[in-house]
Amino acid sequence: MRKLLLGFLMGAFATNAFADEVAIDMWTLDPSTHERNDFNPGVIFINPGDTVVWTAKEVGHNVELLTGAVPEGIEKFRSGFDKEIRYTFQQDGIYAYKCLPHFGLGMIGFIVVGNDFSNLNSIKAYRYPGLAKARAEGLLSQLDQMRKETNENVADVD
Ligand SMILES: [Cu+2]
Repeated sequence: MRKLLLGFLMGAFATNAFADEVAIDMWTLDPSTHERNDFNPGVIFINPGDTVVWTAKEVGHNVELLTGAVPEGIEKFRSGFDKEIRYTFQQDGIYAYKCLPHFGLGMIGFIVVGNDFSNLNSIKAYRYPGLAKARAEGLLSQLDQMRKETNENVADVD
């Protein structure tokens, strides 16, 4: 019996078996959400093997995986600034990442790979600084909601 994911969550959940590219924009002032220092979308669900492509819509932003808030064994990753950033996610789990200069201003995001929530407790226990605390709480409640919708949309097929 195979499990087939029928959910299509906010355009962000990859439903096919092939490696995909998923886009995230980096903004100083996001015109769609009116958030400052924003990754958009802030939460995505992807499959192992998918590549996330972050595009700097405005200058001064980068991507760095958050040590202590990624699956065990993941090596440090810190990108340069103001360019297209690419990272391929191979290992299942939840990854938190930040923009280095704007972390305390709330510039964080979360990526769930392979629908694996096994490190959710360490993600929730992380001490997010400054404005990142409230931003993280908002994004993690989005993540919980998407998780529920995903589980509701899992159906058995032959
Ligand atoms: Cu930034």
